[in-house]
Amino acid sequence: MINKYKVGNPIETQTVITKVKLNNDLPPIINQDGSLTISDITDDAVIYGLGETLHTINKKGFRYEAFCKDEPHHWEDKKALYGAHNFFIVKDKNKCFGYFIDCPSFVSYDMCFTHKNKIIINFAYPDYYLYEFINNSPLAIIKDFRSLIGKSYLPPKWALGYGQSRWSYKSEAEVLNVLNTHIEKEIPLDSIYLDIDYMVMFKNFTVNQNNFPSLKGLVSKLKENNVHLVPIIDAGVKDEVGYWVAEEGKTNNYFCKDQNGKDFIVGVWPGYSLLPDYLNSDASKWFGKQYQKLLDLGIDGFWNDMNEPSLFYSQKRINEISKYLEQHQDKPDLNTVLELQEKINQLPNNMEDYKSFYHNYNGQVIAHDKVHNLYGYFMTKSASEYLNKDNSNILLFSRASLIGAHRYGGVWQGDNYSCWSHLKLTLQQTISLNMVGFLFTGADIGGFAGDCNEELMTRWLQLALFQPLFRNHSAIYTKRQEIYSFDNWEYLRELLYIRYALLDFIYDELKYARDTDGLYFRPLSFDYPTDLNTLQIEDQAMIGRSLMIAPILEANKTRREVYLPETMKMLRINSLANITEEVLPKGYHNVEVKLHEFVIFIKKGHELSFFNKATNSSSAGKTIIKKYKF
Ligand code: MIG
Repeated sequence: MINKYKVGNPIETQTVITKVKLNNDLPPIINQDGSLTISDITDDAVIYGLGETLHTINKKGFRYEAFCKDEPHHWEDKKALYGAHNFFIVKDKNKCFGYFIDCPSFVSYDMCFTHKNKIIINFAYPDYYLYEFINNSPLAIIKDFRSLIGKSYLPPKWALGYGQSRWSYKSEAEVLNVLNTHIEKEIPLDSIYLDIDYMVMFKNFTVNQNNFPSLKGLVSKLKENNVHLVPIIDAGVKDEVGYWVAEEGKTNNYFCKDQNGKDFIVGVWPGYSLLPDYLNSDASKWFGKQYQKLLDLGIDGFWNDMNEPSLFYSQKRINEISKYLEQHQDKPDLNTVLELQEKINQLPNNMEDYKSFYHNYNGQVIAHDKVHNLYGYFMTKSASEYLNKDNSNILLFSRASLIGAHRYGGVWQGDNYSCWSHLKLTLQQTISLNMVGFLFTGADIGGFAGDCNEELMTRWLQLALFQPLFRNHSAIYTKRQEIYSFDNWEYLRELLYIRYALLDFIYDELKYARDTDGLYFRPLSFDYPTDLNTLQIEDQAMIGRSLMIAPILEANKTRREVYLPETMKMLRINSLANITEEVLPKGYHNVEVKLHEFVIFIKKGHELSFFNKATNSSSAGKTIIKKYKF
């Protein structure tokens, strides 16, 4: 059963694309001020959902915020990341219900944090549609929800192959070096990513000719090896005289405006920049067309960054700080300095800035903070609508998102850190993102910030080889993280061979999840709803219809507890040539998993095929070399 309620004056988000009849009452869980309280959460209840957030698969006991944020520190004290995914499910032994809050501005969730039996939801602007779902299971509720929001984006098959990225491969020579090293060492590869340094002064749709004298030539050289070059596009546009994107956008009023109707100036990578108004359909079409320049070079994949939008600073706030400095020029006292420091800390992603610029959405002028969470979503939509106008299937994924964007592109999980807790986090995030429709997702393999050692890379790949987006990316100034930078790169390469041997399985299962509005990555409890032990399993996952994974997620560990909700066949995989099988009964097991092996489990009545060894998606999945049945 689905109930739709309207509270206040909601702004249309285009997330729900199926008509649902509006209930004219107010929702029973509403308070006077428009906030929501669900006060009968029992002690045994589990809460699922919220997509890309922190913490556990079971969201209970924490607070969250849905307000897309460039948050480079994914630590437990944080409440928001890049996505805003307002869908959750509550399941206890007697009932199961879910809510989707269709709202593009700030929403906060107190998930039994302040009061252990209460969910409290607050709004910056209590104007929203509320969808209530009642059904027998979380999975049934997810299917009900997904039937309203449309099918999930899936990339072309090559995009499930291995991608090598770095902030940044700065020149043709560096890109070719990555390509050639993979070829020489027979390391699988399907894509190489370009980060912001391929552009001139970080200007979208420009190419630095000194470093990339012929990007077209480079793209075709890569294509000869079936490798795709995937450049980044940032949300902001450099404010520069003579730069056609800035000029055209200004002439046509395609950028976000300040309260006086002047273009709002923010600071991002290119310095002072303009924010395209992706919410304005003309601006959106115009920006989408810009990708043609790169399509003309043979490029067929993009990643969109900084589209929360991330603001390093605004001109307005910099002016305030200069004024403050002027006023306190002579012998500033401690408080003056501390206040200055605070002003500087408050520069990035400042709420006052988000309130100071405006969109033209469906002919209405709306302050940004009221529609903040639409920004990344509509950037993805802008790109997707142009790129796929003639049904080409272009790879596209984004950092920021709102539910709705799942129809247009995938998401990567942003600036994680090369640490063990973030390895576990990506398993949990991938599950929660699947619940809200983002099937094509993954984190930067090995971690983005900080240095990754060989053991972490090994364990990370053992998990990631089941995640749809399979990209190794790392930040500037960190230790090199390409597979071949590690001593025992041959074992890491073996893991990539296993990925390619399973590529067909992954592709088919993703398609199945999309077509059935299901989940490719699931918590155990979805498959074994009557088994209460599964509710506590936060470090295993069901994959596709046939598999369970139980990766090692801690340093210096060669054993872990694995819970089997039924008898399964365990495969112990060291290499494609060395796979052993063993049937394990239902229950808890302490399983040895040495560094150069990992275990997966086949469910009863299923089978898993490994295809031929391949170094590229074009040659993967031709012949079955091994088949395991249970
Ligand atoms: O402020 O383009 O999440 O993947 O390498 C950092 C540079 C901007 C953030 C992205 C990351 C990318 C980086 N970007």
